[in-house]
Amino acid sequence: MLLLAFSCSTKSGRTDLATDTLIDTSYVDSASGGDPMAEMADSFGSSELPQQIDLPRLKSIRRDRSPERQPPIVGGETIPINLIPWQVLLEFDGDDICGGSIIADRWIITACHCVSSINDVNQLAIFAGLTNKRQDKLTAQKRQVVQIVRHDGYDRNNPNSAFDNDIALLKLDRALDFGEKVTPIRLATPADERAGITSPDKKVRVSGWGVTTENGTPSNPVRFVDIDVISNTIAASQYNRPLLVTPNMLAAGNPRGGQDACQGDSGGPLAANFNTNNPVLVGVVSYGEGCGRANYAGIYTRVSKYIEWIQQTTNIGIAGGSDRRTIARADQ
Ligand code: 4AZ
Repeated sequence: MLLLAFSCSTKSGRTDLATDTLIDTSYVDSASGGDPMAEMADSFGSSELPQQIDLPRLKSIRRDRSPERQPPIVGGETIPINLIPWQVLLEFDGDDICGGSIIADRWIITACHCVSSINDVNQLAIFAGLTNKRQDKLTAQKRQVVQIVRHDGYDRNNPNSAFDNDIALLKLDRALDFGEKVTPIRLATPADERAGITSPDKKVRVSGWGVTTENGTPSNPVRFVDIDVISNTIAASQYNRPLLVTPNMLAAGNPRGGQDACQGDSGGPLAANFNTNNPVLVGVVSYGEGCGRANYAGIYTRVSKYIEWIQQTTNIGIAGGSDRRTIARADQ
């Protein structure tokens, strides 16, 4: 296996995939034996990052080979997609790799680590309106990705930035048709944060098709779990390394363990106000120390920190209020 580069960044912040040469040639091959993310962790050396940190592994979601086992997001339940209609599935070369969220009719937000190794944009697609990924792909809305915009500041290979800025935007080939199963979610703003949208103990909902346990297999029906926001101070003390929980991140979980996002959920939504007509995207699933472990919160990219970057990149209107239609105005 050859790992040439891992940075998600380009000088401009916009990546034309035709010119993006980085690639991990085996990350989608679970039979290869190599673990590129673990190798990346190794490359930090023990003085930089704790070895036991469970780095996101894109390949793991490919383990879905058993029709009998349909384990969830850790500690969650199945849910019809119309109750989380902003949730999408990312597919690379026919394999389900990550989640994402609809923020406009032609734009998806996801985690940078989900797309950092992809150099052929033509192999990347998303499914919206999908509940069961084994059964519903033909009736879901499938769109090809035409552009990946990776955050400049994401560089897993750089111990000084580590997991920071784990965010990317995907531009779709054509607009999604919005309806009850396919709806954009409003992005959390700094004003929402000031109003307490991510205050500790606020309930937030994470969802996806990821695995139910560390080293488990992915779920066919989409699942969700409602968890508590955990303060950055507490999360930082859990991880005990400042760079692992920066102000650009948001922590959430169940302090007793058992409820969490896990591999395959990466890139997917963490939503506040999820049972109202004004759901708000506060986080993007990023990483964690294992899954559902007591006293290790899941770590999310804090969306409100990236509002200007998202606005400049996509040219979509960012709603300050509750009118979801205003975020549906995508550029072309
Ligand atoms: C992953 O590997 C991953 N428990 C995502 C989320 C969490 C851990 C791992 C949080 O994609």
